Amino acid sequence: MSTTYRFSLGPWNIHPGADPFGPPVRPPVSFDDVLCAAIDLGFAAVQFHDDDAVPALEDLPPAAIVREAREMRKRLDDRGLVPEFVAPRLWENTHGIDGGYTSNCSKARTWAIERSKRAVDVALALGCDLIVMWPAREGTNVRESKNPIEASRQMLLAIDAILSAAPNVRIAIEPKPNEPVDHAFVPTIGHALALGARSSDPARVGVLIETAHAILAGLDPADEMGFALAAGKLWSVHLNDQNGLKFDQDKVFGAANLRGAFDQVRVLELAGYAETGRFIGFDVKAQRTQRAGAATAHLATSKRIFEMLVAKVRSFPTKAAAECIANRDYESLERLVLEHLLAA
Ligand code: 3MF
Ligand code: MG
Repeated sequence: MSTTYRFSLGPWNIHPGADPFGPPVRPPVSFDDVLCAAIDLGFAAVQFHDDDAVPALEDLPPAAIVREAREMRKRLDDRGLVPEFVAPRLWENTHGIDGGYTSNCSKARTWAIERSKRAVDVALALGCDLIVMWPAREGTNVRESKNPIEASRQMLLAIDAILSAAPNVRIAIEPKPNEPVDHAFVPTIGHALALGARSSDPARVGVLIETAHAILAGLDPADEMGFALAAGKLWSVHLNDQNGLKFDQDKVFGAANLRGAFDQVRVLELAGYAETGRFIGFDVKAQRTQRAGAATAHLATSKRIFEMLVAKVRSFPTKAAAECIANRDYESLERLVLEHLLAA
């Protein structure tokens, strides 16, 4: 059993700097460059959207999709990298304008399920069994535009369709309460786990927790992780940070709330997450101001801060803390934590 962590990144974590108010400011980064960066930064795995692995998948028959995914697998193999998961990217396609699984258009719903099955094909051809479901536009901007009861049923249908696509495929739902929609139908870990429990095979449905998404839901990321860990359902994480309730910032891990980051690492350590072999992902975004050569610094910093916090958790004075707890002296515990965080 290993107590060292394994890290993964997504190609979208290295990007040319476009935001909703301005165009790219750095040259595009080729997929090979992403793979090189992963190796240089000490990341072992790559996270994929289905069309990161097979860019033209909408125009290809299933057999060709599998062929291309196998080629991608070879590119990973050649570099000693592994795939962590594949996520169907429904939110960029015109069919998914109003959501995929919960669209008001039945053709779009059929498309979303078919596309998700292709994502399963891609995952299996890449050599991984994990599908991440971020239900990006599965929600409303105008509440009355959809029936939330029907939407829950449709989300369940989608989960079951993916589960039935292959006997070994697993789903990690990545909930987010808002953005790009005002109200998402699967806003929290509780919702995701409840849906999984109602699926055709609950053992194959878990969650991916992103720090910023939990904060946007007004929840504590460490406690969200604890809830999922208690159920044996935390199958991946997107560690990052978020400065209050605003757009999803994807800040460097620990950049807004270092103590909150410590608490997330603490709960992962309490659960022995490293020993499960599951990956630590950082869903962080390079600042738009970064010059091209330095546009992976946010990943390096997140990993470094994570590792420093692992050391902080492992050197935490647990005996002194236990005494504080036994005496119900939480003020002293507070001080112990703060002094430990500030100690060199
Ligand atoms: C959005 C996200 C997504 C997901 C990714 C994997 C683009 O806030 O977090 O990043 O993590 O699509 O499913
Ligand atoms: Mg994410």
